[in-house]
Amino acid sequence: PTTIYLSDYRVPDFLIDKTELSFELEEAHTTVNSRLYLRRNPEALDQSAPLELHGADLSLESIALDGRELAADEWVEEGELLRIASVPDNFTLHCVTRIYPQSNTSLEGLYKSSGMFCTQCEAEGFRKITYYLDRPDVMAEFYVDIIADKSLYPVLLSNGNCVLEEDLEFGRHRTRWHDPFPKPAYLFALVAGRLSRVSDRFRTRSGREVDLHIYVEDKDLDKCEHAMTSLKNAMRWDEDVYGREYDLDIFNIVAVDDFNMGAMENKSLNIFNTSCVLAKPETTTDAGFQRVEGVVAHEYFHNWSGNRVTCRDWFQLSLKEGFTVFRDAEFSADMGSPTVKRVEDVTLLRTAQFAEDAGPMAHPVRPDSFIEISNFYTVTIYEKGAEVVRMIHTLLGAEGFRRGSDLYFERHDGQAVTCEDFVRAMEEANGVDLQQFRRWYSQAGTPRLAVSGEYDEAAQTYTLTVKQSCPATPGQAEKLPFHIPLKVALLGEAGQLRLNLQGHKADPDAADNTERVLAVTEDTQAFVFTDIPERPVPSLLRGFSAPVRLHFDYRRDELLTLMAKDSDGFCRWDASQQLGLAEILSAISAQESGQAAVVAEDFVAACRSLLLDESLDPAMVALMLQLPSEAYLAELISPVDVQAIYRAREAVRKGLAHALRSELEACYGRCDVEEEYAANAEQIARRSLKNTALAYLMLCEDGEVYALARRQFERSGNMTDRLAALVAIVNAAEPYKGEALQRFYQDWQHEPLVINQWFQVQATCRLPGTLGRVKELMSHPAFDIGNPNKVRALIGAFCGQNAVNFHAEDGSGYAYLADQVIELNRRNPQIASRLLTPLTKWQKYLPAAQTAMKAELRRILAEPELSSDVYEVVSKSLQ
Ligand code: DPP
Ligand code: ZN
Repeated sequence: PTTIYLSDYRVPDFLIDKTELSFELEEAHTTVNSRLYLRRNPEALDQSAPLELHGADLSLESIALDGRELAADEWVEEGELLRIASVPDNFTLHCVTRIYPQSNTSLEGLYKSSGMFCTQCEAEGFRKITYYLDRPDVMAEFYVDIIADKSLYPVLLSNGNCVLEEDLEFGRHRTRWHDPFPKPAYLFALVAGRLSRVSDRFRTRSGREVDLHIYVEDKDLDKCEHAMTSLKNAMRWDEDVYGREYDLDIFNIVAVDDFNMGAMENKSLNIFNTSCVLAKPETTTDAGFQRVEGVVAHEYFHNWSGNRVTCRDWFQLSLKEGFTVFRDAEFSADMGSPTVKRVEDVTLLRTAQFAEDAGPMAHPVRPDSFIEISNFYTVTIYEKGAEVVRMIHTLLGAEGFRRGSDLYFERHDGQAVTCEDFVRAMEEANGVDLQQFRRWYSQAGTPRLAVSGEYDEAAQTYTLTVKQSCPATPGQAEKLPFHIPLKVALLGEAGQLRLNLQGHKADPDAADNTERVLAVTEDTQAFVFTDIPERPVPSLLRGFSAPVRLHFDYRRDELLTLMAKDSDGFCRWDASQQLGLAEILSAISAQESGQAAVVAEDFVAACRSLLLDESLDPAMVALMLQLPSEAYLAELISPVDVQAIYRAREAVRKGLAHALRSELEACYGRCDVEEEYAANAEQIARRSLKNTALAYLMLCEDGEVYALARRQFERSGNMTDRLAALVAIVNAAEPYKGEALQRFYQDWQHEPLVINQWFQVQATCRLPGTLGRVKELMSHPAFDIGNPNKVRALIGAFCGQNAVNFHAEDGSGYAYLADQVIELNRRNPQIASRLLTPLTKWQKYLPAAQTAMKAELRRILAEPELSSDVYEVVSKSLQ
C-alpha cells in the first residue's frame, strides 16, 4: 500500500465536461456503458500527459476513443490505473465494463442490498463502477440511463431530473436522468428496486415548488414521517440561518438496510442507512429520533456545504464535513435543547476524539497524508472539524460568520476548494487576520490549558494566567501555540461580575459585559481584570469554547458553586463531572487500600438538590447525575486499569443510589407521566431523567426496584422507556432477564432495527459471561455479518462500549475482535478497519493488557491479503 501526500497535489491533467452512463441491470451482472467527453486541462503542468483513469474490480469489455476501438497496445492497466499514452486535446472515450453488484460485499460502488441495487461512491467507490477520473476536483454534468426488469425494479433513480421513462421489450424499462449541476463522481448515485414512497412538498423562499420523496420498503412506510418533517425543517432553517435555498425541483431520500455509513449526500438522491431515516415511537428511541433529525439535516445541508461547493481533494474532507456537522449541530440545538445538545457533543468529542488525538491514528483536521481515505472519516475530521468552525463562529460572532459564509458560497459556487479558501473567505468578509488560527487545521493533538487565578484584594484585580501546550503526535514532535478562544465569566456572591480587562476595551458584543472571549495566542499569557470587588469563582471555557483539555485547580466548594449556580449550562454540567471524577478517584484509592468507598456528603447533597429542584431542565439534571463515563475516565486516568475504574464507578453509583433512594423514587414518579409520545425536547428530557433514576434505583437490588423495571418494560408503549427498562433488567441480577429478552425478541423479530437494539443490549451487558453470549448470538438467525448495522450492534458494541468485558484479563475480548477483523477484512474492509479502533488504543492500558493487545494486532498484520484499510490502521498502531 502506498502513502498519498497532500503536498503532491496537482491539478488534473484532464477535465470531463459531460458524462453519459448507461446501466443495464441484470441478475448475473451489470453492464455499464460510459461516454466521457474529455479535454486537456489548460491549467495542467504537463500538456502532453497520458490519460490515466481510475478503475477497480472492473472487467473491461471494450474501449474506444472518438469512435475508434483501441488496440490492446494502446492502453495498459496498472493497479488501479488505466493509462492511454497518447490522446488528443479533446475527445470522447467510450468504455463498456461489466461489474458484479450481487457479489460486491464491500458495499462500495454498485451493490445489492435486500433485493435493491444501490450505490455508495464516496470517497473512491465510483472507480468500481467504471473507469473514470475519480477525484473530487473533476466535475461533470451527468446523463444517466438505467435499464432493468420492470417488475423486479419498478423504481429507477439517479441524480437530478427524470427526463425520460419508457417501457422496453421483455418486461424491461428505462429511465433517463439529467443532473444539470456539474459534480464529482463521489456524488453520483443510482437506486433500483421495488420501493414505496412517502411524498410531500416544500416551497422555497423564492417560490420554487420542490417534490420531496422518501423511498422505503413497503413495510416501512409508517416510519417516514419524522424524517420528512425534519427535512422540511432543515430546508427552512438553511434559508433562515444561511440564506441557502434548494436548487432542483425534486429531492429524494432512499433507505437502505446494508450501508457502511449513516447516510450519503448524493446530489438530490440522498441514500440513507435505514437506522438514520426510519422512526416511529414503538420502534425508535428518543436518541434514534434525534439521530434521524440530525442526519437528515446534515445530508440536506451538504447540498451547499459539500455539493455546490465541494472539496478539491480528500485532504480537505473536513471542509465539507466539519462545516456541515457544525451546521447540523446548530440546527438540532434550535429544534431542541441547545445546552443538552452541546453537552452531548462535547461528551463525544472528549471521549472519542480526544482519544484519537492521543493515539497512533492522530491526524490534523486537514491531514498531510493517508494510505486509505476511508480511514479518515473520523471524529477528528467531523467533530473536531466542527469545533474549529465553531471557534471561527465564536471569534467573528453570528453576523460576522454569516458574512463569511455568504462570501464563501458566492465566491466558490460550482468549485472544488480547500479549507484555506474557507478561512480566507471568513477573514476577508470580516477584515480579520486568522493566520495563527490556521494551525487548528495543520496541527494534530489536543491542546492543554493550565489556568490559574489570583485575586489581589488591595488592587481589586483578578489575574487569570493561561499556559498552553500540546503533546506530540505521530509526525509532529513540536507544536506552535494555537489561537484559542477562551470564553470566561467571573462569579461573585450575587452573580456574574462586570469584566474590565486591563488594556482592552469593553467587548462590544457582550450585552452586559459579564462574559468575555479571551484570545489565548501565546505559550503563557496573563489576563488582568480590574475593579473586581471580591474573590470570584472563574467560569472557564464556557459553552466549551475550544476543543482543549482545561485544568484549573478548583476547590471543592468552588465546584459545588459552579454546579449549583453557573448560568452557563456546559460549565455547570462540567463541574458536576469534575466532582464525580473526584468521587471515583477516591473510590479507586479506597479499593487499593482495601476500604469501602464512601460518597462525600456534600456531593450527595448536591445531587439531592438536583433531584428536588423542579425548576431545572430534567434533561440537564439527568446529564449532571450521570457520572463521567468509563470512556471519559480512560482519557483522564493513566494508566487505565479498566477493572478498577469500573468497580470504583459502580461503587460510587451504588452509594448515590442508596443515599438518594427516596428522592430518586419521587423523581421517577414525577417524570412517569402518561402522555401521547412526542419526540420533543420537553418529553425527551422527562424520559431521560426518569430512566436515569431507574438505572440508579436498580442498584438498590431489591424486589421493589426490580418490579418497577418490569412494570416499565411491560407497560411502556414507546421504545425509549421499553429499552431503558430492558437495559436495566439485563444488567441486574434479575431472574426475569431471560424472559424479558425472549419477549422483546418475539415482539420485534420482524423489525431489523429493533433487533439491532436487542443485540446491542446483550453485547453491552456489564455482567460476566457476556462474551460467550455474544459468540452465541453470532449464529443467531437474525445475525448477518454482511450487514454493517448488525456488526456494529453486536461486535462493535461489545468491543467499543463494554470496556469491562472487552478488556477481560484473559485477553479473550482482544482475540475475539482480532478474529472478527480478520473475517471482515476481505468481505468489507471499511467495516473491518472501523472495528479495530479499540485495539489501537493499547498504549493507555496496564502492561499485561498492552502485551495482549499488541499480540492481536500482530496476528492481524501477519494475515495475507490485508486490505489497505486494515493495513493502515494496524501498521500505524504498532509503530
Ligand atoms: N455520508 C457521509 C456524511 O454525510 C460522507 N459524506 O458525512
Ligand atoms: Zn457529511
